[in-house]
Amino acid sequence: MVLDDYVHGRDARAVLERQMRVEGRLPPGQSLTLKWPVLHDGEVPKFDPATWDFRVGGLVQHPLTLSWAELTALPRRQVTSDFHCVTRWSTFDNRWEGVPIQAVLERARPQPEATHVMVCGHKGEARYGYTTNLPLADLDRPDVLLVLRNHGQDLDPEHGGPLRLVVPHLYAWKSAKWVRGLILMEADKPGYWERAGYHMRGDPFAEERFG
Ligand SMILES: Nc1nc2c(c(=O)[nH]1)N[C@H]1C(S)=C(S)[C@@H](COP(=O)(O)O)O[C@H]1N2
Ligand SMILES: [Mo]
Repeated sequence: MVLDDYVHGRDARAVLERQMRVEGRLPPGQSLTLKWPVLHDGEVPKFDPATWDFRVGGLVQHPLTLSWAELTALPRRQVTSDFHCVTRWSTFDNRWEGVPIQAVLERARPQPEATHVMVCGHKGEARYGYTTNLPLADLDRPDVLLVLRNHGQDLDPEHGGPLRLVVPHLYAWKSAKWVRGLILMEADKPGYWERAGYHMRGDPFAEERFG
C-alpha cells in the first residue's frame, strides 16, 4: 500500500479494486471480491466418467458426441481472465486451463446459417436443465474455454467441475457449470436466466444486465 492508501484507511481489497478501475478492467456497477463465491441453481451433480458425454448438435456439419476420454484428449490452453457476476461481484486474473471451444467448433463445423448457440449444462441431475444463449461470435473466440482446471488444480465440483464453460467477456451466467453440450441455432432463443429477464447478450462493460 502506498502512503495515501494508509492515510485513508483503504484495505487491500479497496486498493486492488481501484487499480482495476484505473486499468479499465472493473465494469460499471461491479466491485472486486477476493473470494470466489459459489452461485448456482440446483444441487451439484454427480460425475460418472463412464456415462458422461459432451454433445454438439443443431446446425453443424458434423454432430459430435465426445466421451470423457475424447474430450480430455483434445488440445488444451491456459487463459488468465476476469469474471463478472451480474449480482455485482468481479474476480480478476483467474488462471484457467481447458479445451479451447474453437477446438470443438472446428471439429463440429457450424453451418453458415448458424448465428447463435444454446449452451446446455446440468441443473442437478438434469444434464440439460441449465441453458444459456449467446451469439456464435461471442463463443467462437480464443479466450473461451471448456475449463478443467483453475489455478493449477482440477476444477472444484461446486464451481462446475469436472467441466464448465468460461466466457470471460460476458456476465458469468453465460459461463455454464457442468456443461454437457452446445446447440447451434439460426436465430437467438432465450435460455434459463434469459427467460427470467436477463439480457440476451450480457456485456458487463455495457451493463447489459436485464433485457
Ligand atoms: N449449470 C449452471 N451453471 C451456472 C449457473 C447455474 O445456476 N447452473 N449459474 C451461473 C451464474 S449466475 C454465475 S455467477 C456463475 C457462478 O460461478 P461460480 O459459482 O463458479 O462462481 O455460474 C453460472 N453458471
Ligand atoms: Mo451470476
